[in-house]
Amino acid sequence: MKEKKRTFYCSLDCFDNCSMIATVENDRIIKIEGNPEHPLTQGFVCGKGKKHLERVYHPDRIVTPKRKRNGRWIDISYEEALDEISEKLLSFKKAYGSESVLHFSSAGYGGISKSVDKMFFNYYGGVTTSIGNLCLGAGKEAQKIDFGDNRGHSPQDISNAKTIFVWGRNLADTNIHLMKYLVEAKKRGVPVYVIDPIKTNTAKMASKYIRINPGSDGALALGLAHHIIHHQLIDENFITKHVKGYEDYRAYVERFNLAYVEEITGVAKEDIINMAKDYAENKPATILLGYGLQRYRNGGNNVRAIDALGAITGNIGVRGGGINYYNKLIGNYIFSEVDKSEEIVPKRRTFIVGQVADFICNANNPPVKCLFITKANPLVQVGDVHKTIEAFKKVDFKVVIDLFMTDTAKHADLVLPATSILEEEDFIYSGMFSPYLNYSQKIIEPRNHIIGEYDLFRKLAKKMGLREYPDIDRETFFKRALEPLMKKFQVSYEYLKKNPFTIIEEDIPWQNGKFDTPSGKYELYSETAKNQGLSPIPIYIPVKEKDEKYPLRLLTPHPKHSLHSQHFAFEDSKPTAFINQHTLKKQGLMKDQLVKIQSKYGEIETHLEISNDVGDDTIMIYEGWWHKSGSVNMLISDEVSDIGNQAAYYESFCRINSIDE
Ligand SMILES: Nc1nc2c(c(=O)[nH]1)N[C@H]1C(S)=C(S)[C@@H](COP(=O)(O)OP(=O)(O)OC[C@H]3O[C@@H](n4cnc5c(=O)[nH]c(N)nc54)[C@H](O)[C@@H]3O)O[C@H]1N2
Ligand SMILES: Nc1nc2c(c(=O)[nH]1)N[C@H]1C(S)=C(S)[C@@H](COP(=O)(O)OP(=O)(O)OC[C@H]3O[C@@H](n4cnc5c(=O)[nH]c(N)nc54)[C@H](O)[C@@H]3O)O[C@H]1N2
Ligand SMILES: [Mo]
Repeated sequence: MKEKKRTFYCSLDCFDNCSMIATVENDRIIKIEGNPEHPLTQGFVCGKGKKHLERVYHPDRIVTPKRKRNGRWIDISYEEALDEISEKLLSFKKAYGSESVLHFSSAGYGGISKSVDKMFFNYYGGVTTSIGNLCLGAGKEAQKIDFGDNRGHSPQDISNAKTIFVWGRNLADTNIHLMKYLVEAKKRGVPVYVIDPIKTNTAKMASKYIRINPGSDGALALGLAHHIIHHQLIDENFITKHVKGYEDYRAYVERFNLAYVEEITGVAKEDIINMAKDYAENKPATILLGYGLQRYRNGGNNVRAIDALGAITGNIGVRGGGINYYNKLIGNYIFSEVDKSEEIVPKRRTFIVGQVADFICNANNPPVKCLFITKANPLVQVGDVHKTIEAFKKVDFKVVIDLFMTDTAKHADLVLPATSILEEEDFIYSGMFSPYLNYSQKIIEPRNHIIGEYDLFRKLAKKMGLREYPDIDRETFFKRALEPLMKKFQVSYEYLKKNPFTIIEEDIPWQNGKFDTPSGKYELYSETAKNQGLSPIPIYIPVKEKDEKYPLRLLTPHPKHSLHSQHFAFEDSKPTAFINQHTLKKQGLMKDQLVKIQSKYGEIETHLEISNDVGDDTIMIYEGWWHKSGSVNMLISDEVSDIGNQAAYYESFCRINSIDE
């Protein structure tokens, strides 16, 4: 039979949303490669993208509904599964109210068709849903305070920058299609600073690597501002016209002299001076801001302090400028049936996503009777895993939808299979970096007739008699969702199905000097923040200190070869903990040994590897490892940040012990 080539998009929770070509022979995919035609993908994709192939056909994939009976998994039919879910949901609602159901959802899949889970629970009556964030929440809310919304420049605009700060972002591993622009800029002689406590693969290509003490970025930003202000490097015109609260901010910045900032951050005075000069004089300057530095208790204020640098130097609203963190570009023009259902939901109760365990343990009015988990692996990805496992055990009925039997799925009572992106058509976009709306074709039929989430929730709604639930086919759902975008930019549905779409008119945010804040200006001083009980201006809040018992800071950034836990599924070895020579010696340990890493919350076994890329008194272990290997979040508390209830994963301390102790 003839080969067929079809285009699909990566559904992983990543910056790049890559376009890929699948080659199909006899209804089976034989190859996946990067799409050379896509403006961002440009023909190459990472190993994780290619692994969609291995995962779709993997023998361990869940392909039928499963019910746990007496501790053992039994395959059941869809009829049985949906009957039981329907009957349980209706009875919980009757006895305890719909809020006795807690829906936990994350970003395991990036297409719009699978957002119907939310819609289902809204029409069910409104359940307990999350607020806060595991990912980028502190920074996102901080930027909303400063700018009024989350907006970024187009990737191509980086070519216009004369100075680049990559601040707490490891794009060589997490955002590979941005790397090209950085390499090109460096070739042109543009100074590229990478600010990170770890000398990452990105830091290794920088023109200047700035090692910073974990969680001290706010102080560095305020120190840069101090130098900029004292050397008259500010953009007075921009400040007068577009900035609110400069005087209050300036007065606060006064105390951040070079010596003080060097002491807090570990960044040498000369480096601070050079950074300040380049950023304020060698313009336009852009900041590519990552998510690492906001996973601390001071995460939100760190981001506000960094944003402020753009405002005082006029590096905002200009080509080659910007503080690029999150970009709501496409999202602003999509309004689906799900969004509509959000508006009519009669009631809802909320929990802080990173603190689901405490919520379950303390909820009594009503208690949590049912946990429904979609697109998420919380028993690996949230802080304090042991506490979370215990909390989950208290819940009567737990349902998980996933492709594989994850650590979370293992704790469920009923597991439903999920389709792969290769098995359904969808539109994919994200706010992280790629500014494109992409149509992903269905490549093959779902394995074993798996019912995808779009049809599954529609069936369930019908069975349960949720009459308002939109009984519409997928195409109608897509068309309604895309209507605002199609109208505004005069594009047809057929066009969107054939071409990646971006909004060229909005490639440089805030160009007109009008911000979405209450004052219409950039807000160094924010009443919104004040009304939330926060400091109205960005401030430096110190991070947690190590203690005698747990003297090592534990950093757990994102792994190159896995998207969180997903690609650790078939990895049976123990994690590797990276430590520098000096710290290793101080701990009285030897190279390459198997050790226990212990914290107040638990312990895991790891291999030790010496790496001088890691700073002193620090241990780095990539996140994502499954329980069978040892999950880092077993060691981590469920504390949250100052702004946005962001999980403060990197406020963690540990110690090393040899295995026999
Ligand atoms: N390969 C791969 N790619 C991914 C993901 C993945 O799991 N694997 N996940 C995706 C998702 S969901 C996200 S949110 C993004 C995250 O993308 P990134 O933000 O690039 O990655 P992170 O690992 O979250 O953290 C970035 C960097 O912050 C640094 N960091 C930690 N603490 C501090 C600090 O106090 N100050 C400073 N300046 N830096 C600090 C870390 O050392 C790390 O190098 O990546 C996406 N892409
Ligand atoms: N220690 C530490 N912990 C962290 C972080 C950190 O830096 N350090 N980073 C945090 C960040 S940035 C994030 S975003 C979170 C991520 O947290 P999660 O989103 O929970 O992480 P994943 O491991 O990607 O789990 C997603 C699950 O969705 C499943 N899935 C994939 N496609 C589908 C589908 O179509 N339908 C359904 N129902 N399921 C599907 C996958 O198989 C996978 O099991 O983790 C956070 N955890
Ligand atoms: Mo994330």
